[in-house]
Amino acid sequence: MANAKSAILQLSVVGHTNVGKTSLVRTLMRDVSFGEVAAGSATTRQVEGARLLADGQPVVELFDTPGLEDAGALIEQLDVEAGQRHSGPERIQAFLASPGATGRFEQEARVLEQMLESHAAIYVIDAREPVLGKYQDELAILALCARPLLPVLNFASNPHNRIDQWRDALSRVGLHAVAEFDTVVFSLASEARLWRRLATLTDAHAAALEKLIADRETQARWQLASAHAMLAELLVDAAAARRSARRDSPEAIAHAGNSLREAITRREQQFVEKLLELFRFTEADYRTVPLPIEAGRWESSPFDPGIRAILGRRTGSGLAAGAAAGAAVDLATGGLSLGAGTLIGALAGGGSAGAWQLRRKIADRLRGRIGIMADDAVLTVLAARAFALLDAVGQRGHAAQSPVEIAQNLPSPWPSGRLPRVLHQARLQPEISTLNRGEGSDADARHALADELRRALADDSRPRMNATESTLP
Ligand SMILES: Nc1nc2c(ncn2[C@@H]2O[C@H](COP(=O)(O)OP(=O)(O)OP(=O)(O)O)[C@@H](O)[C@H]2O)c(=O)[nH]1
Ligand SMILES: [Mg+2]
Repeated sequence: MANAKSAILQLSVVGHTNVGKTSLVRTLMRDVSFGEVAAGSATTRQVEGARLLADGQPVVELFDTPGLEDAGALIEQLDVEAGQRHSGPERIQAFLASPGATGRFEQEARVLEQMLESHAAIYVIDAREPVLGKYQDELAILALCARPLLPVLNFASNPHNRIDQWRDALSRVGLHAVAEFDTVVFSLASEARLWRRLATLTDAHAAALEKLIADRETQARWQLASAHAMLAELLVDAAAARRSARRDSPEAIAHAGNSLREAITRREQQFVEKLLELFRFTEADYRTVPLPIEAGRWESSPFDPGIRAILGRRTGSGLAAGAAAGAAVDLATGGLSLGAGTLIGALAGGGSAGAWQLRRKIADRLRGRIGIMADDAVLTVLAARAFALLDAVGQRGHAAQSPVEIAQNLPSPWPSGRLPRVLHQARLQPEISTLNRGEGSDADARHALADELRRALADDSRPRMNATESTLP
């Protein structure tokens, strides 16, 4: 028996066909490529195992199994094979030794065999389904295996779920510990509850399961902190990005604007890839589960008029329109050709006479030229989209099949409602941006500003970007 064989909790994942068993394993594993998931019956044909690690040590072995399809016929078969001579696991064993187990009921036999080899099992339920007789038959058969069984009500975030009916029906057959889950709309808290309920049924593995929960929490905190740091670097890099052009050449200004836009778009793309990787949504994942990024790119650039319009603040002067990308600083005259607020903000952000001196120095050097930088709207959209993606991946199960959809009506990403001071400061320091040719060398200064921004952005008052709210308890 399993307990003698292995100290690692061996856990079968069983249930009716197409209820999300393989999906559950994907999500618990954080592995988008585990097994095969499809909207149809009998997708999984063989038992497939996977190990969950905590601190590098295996703590649970999950066994995904084929779906049960005709439990009614299987009950009859059990009666034929075992009659009334056996009860409990012996009855199952008698069936497994019979010809039916290699014939018509081959799939079912694989499930039951795996059940008998496991310490416990999760019974996955599509909670949108009514409690039908076929499920009750399945539960009756599984009960014969005499293993602790945790029913998991999957599709819990679906508004049409029948969780109450299921809980009622399960308690009538003595199954009082039940977990609610959704393999697509992920919630770390629901996952921890699932493991804790299981721990109540498998005492010997309770400590290992607590270790797993702690490991998952640590990992989630680390991912969030890393994501915030990456996001802050993106914004500081973009804010300090700058192109210059002769002020009397509309072509040169347009060219510089395009160059800036392309550089910032590429930088955003780099952020997206790294963020997906951090949350284990890999590049291969875009192809099978396309995010709204086509061929590895956002479908719309941060400069799309549609997106800018939602911000309700177009910074429009002739020069800006010509530059097509953001604030243009007239370095020669010391004036700003548009968005005086941006200049004032920048100088206030610089916070000192030093900023004035710096600007004069640049102006002297670049007499006759203007500098073009990302304006407030561009930085705001970049931040909003980055947060939207972060919020989306944070609650995305690894079984999710449809693309992340970033809403068009994103709220302001800034906790204070205004562009953070740090970004105004970054605008005055072109030497820190990796997007400026020959610059970006001052990585320390960039990291320092990014770190300050990260702390400002980690504020909990920021509105969540994703419209999909988990309705899990
Ligand atoms: N929205 C949503 N879809 C889910 C969820 N779980 C599974 N699905 C979908 O349900 C379908 C079946 O999922 P699978 O994981 O293949 O189900 P299975 O139980 O392994 O199926 P078989 O191997 O055929 O028995 C797929 O289309 C999944 O994308 C869930 O929690 N929420
Ligand atoms: Mg499957």
